[in-house]
Amino acid sequence: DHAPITRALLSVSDKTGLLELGQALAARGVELLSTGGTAKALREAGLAVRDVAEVTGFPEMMDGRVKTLHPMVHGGLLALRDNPEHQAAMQAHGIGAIDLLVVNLYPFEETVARGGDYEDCVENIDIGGPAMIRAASKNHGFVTVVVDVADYAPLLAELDAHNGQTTRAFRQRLAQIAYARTAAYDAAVSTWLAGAIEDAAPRRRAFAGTLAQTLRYGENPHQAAAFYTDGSDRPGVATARQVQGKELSYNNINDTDAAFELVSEFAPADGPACAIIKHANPCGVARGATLLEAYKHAFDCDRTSAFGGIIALNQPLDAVTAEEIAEIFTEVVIAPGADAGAMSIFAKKKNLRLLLTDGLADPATAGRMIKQVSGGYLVQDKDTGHIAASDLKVVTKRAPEPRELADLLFAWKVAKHVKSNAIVYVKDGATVGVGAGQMSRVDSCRIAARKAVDMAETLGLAAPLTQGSVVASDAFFPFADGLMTAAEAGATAIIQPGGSMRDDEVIAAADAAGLAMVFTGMRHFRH
Ligand code: 93A
Repeated sequence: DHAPITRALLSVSDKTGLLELGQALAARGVELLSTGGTAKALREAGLAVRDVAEVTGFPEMMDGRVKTLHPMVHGGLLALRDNPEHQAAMQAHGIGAIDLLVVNLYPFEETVARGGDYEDCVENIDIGGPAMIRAASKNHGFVTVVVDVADYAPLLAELDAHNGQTTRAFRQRLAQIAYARTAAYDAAVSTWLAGAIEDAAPRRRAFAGTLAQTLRYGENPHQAAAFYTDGSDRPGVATARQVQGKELSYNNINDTDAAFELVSEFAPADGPACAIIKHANPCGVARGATLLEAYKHAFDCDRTSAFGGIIALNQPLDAVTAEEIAEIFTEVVIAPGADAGAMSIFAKKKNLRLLLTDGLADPATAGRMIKQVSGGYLVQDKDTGHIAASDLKVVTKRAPEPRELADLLFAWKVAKHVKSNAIVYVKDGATVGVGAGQMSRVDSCRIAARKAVDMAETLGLAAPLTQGSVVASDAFFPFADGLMTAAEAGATAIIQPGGSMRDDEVIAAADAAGLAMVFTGMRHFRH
């Protein structure tokens, strides 16, 4: 099961740790083969290296496109050491075994990320590297393959522990990592090409990410977890700068994403906005004349749930808002910046995580959403649906007043970010009741209204804020009961997709209650 390492091929774009590795291998009596740039770097450090060109008998050619694609290399990687025919072929053609392959690929992902032009990206698609990695990995019965600088030290530790040899288990683990790398690499190429093509085939996609963070645990402490990024540079939780606080957890990342995507619906030019998230659902969203006012109104929707929440702002955090936020326990604040005063207030709250982004996410930007089910993945386009006032169809006798209309559109934007069945009561640019994730729509209506009653008590109000509010429903009302619940809670206007078999009944109930109702013709399920 143990395989000795006497000959290694090193071909790396990222030369980090290369010299130390080369020295350590040479010190253990390993012969080094290498490609152009890698050989040069090793030689400059005084190490004896043999050029691959000398082994293949061909110069590296075509801008390096063809350097290792040769039987002298691939035979050395693929030959079975215990197969007489393979051994005879090696003898006949003078092919020397390669026991260790160390490769890291042309920086394709980095070239895309830094905005390289089309030709530049194409030139950075590595062909010879993945070919060697896949060959060495297939032959992991005998060959050791390293594709990540992070595995140099474990490799040397393995050689020391096993007298210059590697164990089969070790080689198997590295082969698994190696295939993950080549799969992710090709997925990145395909994803990039899809982005460059007008009508990319939506059903023939490959997906992969880069491991960004090993998480302490997943949704629960007994679940292992990790965070993978997809190379996108759009503002969001994956690209935000964390300026203070503990490491983000799995749930923090999920909730921060929900918070930031929601608040990004509100353009800074239209004024400050704040979203507070718990368990991926908003428990308060508001606009305000100032950021402080937006936060306070969002907080007043459901103070109980906001405790330990995640706050997203659509404008840079200022000192007065930071002061107010610091009053209660909050897990994460994410904003497109923070001023010096805000930073120094937060600095006293060691556990509070502050994430800063470069602007907001653009809700219109297309993207993919992936959900796992047993045995597969569901893939769909991101919900970029948008409704403007001109898209609305008034279906009741009474049309919404301008004040109602503004709140209806606000409520609709929020409802898109609430788990279905979603019901959102809004008054004066602030949510006053959110019903989320219920199996029946009428229950969502009731729960949201009930929360408003509780908050009225907390705030010492004579009547719940649902009095004179408007309501958004993420999908149509199948019956009039949900709408009646909203009317009883004091709502005066409704926004919903329409399209139920019983639309007539629902419209008649709205008219009877004096409600104004508009249809969007678009649904916003979110599960
Ligand atoms: O252009 S390639 O696809 N053709 C090859 O035959 C080949 N062999 C190794 N790229 C190839 N490589 C890559 O060159 C390696 O994967 C590595 O990233 C890089 C190292 O080149 P150098 O040693 O010249 O810096």
